[in-house]
Amino acid sequence: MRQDTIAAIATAPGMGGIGIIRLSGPEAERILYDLFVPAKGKKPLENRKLTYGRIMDGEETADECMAVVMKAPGSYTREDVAEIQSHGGTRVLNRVLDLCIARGARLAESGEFTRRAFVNGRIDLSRAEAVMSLISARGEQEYRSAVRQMEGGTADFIRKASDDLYELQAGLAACIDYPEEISDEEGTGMLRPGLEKLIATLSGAMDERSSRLIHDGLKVTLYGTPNAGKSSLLNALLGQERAIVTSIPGTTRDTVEGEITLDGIRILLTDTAGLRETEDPIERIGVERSEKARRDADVAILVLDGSRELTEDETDRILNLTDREIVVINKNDLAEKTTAETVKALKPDAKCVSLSALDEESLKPLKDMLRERTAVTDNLALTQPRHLDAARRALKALKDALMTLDQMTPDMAATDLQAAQAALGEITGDRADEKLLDSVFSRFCVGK
Ligand SMILES: Nc1nc2c(ncn2[C@@H]2O[C@H](COP(=O)(O)OP(=O)(O)OP(=O)(O)O)[C@@H](O)[C@H]2O)c(=O)[nH]1
Ligand SMILES: [Mg+2]
Repeated sequence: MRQDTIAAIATAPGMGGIGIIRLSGPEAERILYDLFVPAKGKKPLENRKLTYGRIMDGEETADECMAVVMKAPGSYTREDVAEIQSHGGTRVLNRVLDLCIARGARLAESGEFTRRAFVNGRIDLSRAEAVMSLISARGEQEYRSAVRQMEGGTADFIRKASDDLYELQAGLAACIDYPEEISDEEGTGMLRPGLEKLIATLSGAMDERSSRLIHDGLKVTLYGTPNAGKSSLLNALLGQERAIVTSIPGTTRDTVEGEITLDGIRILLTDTAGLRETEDPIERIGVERSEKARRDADVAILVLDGSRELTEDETDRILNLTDREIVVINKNDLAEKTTAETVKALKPDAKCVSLSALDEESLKPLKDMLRERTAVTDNLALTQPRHLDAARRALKALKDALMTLDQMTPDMAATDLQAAQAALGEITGDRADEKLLDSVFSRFCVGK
């Protein structure tokens, strides 16, 4: 298929030492030669070798730069690619890009270079997506999972599952085609173990909780009575004075957010306005936001002031604690009026830690408790939401097949196995339609 030639700035916007303009397509080399004058050497440039020179706009120098040509198929897209490494400023890069467009290139769409790499068979769809995950990864675990996926972990796993499934399909087809030789019972008996094994393998590769933690992080909300020390605890966990702290109850009016990383997982902390009845309309909105943040959190931390007796509201909240919640008894540097024992007397299985927001060392048990909740399964083959969705559909179809086999309706089982095969194919892109590709690549950045 003959493609046009696309161009884009491949480096992030803003100022940088170097900025890269990338061209891909049959005219890439010609467009480069229209603009580029090597300092010494001659054109054509040696394949895959950086050459120093100038980008010229007619008689005028646009920039000094390095340029390289990577001939098909030895390039990222498997097409002819040219790259210009110019200075990394917005104005200069746009000028060079405009010159490329004026010479016949078209501005690339989001992810179009990677889409071409996929269409030209260099990488499967899961690897293409891994490239974007790698670029956008924030946490260490998210980054590592993207690297695994880029190295083909997901694709290898799915291709293997798909091969096993083809074998089952072939076995089933034999049962359907030769009913005299293979009885339904025999056929079912032969297929069942393989099908069960495939279901187990696929389920084992999916861990929705871990995937969500890897990609979205753990949402932790600090809530409780005014003046308990929520903002002080937020600041202590962040190691910086993010939220305003005063001795006046009702200091925090709106939610305040911050982020730390524990064991490679991002912890998204939210400090909230102290909960109390109030006539103040602003504070009331703040309190509503606190309740919402508490409900939305993966882990909600009820912060108590250990130097005070429990209020009625706090007692109520302790009685109604759920698994999602941790109780922090703060200010343990002062005389203790409320302790872990007080809390446990009300709720024996409450998860409690006593600390002082003024003493960083004392936060360790709380951090350990959060760490327990960030533990993720390592080496998961499937972590991307899109892959999980397709795998879930494949799994359902396989389970349906198991049921229909038991009911001795092999024709229906065959349809279920086909559906499972199609769902697996969506992950690697072996069975991807234009709509699916559009939706995958639209999430990419331009120039990748
Ligand atoms: N001694 C001691 N004082 C603390 C501790 N933590 C917080 N405080 C003090 O308690 C007061 C209230 O702290 P904040 O962090 O503003 O409390 P808050 O829960 O955010 O209060 P609101 O925003 O009003 O809901 C401040 O004077 C803090 O310095 C602690 O561990 N020990
Ligand atoms: Mg506060």
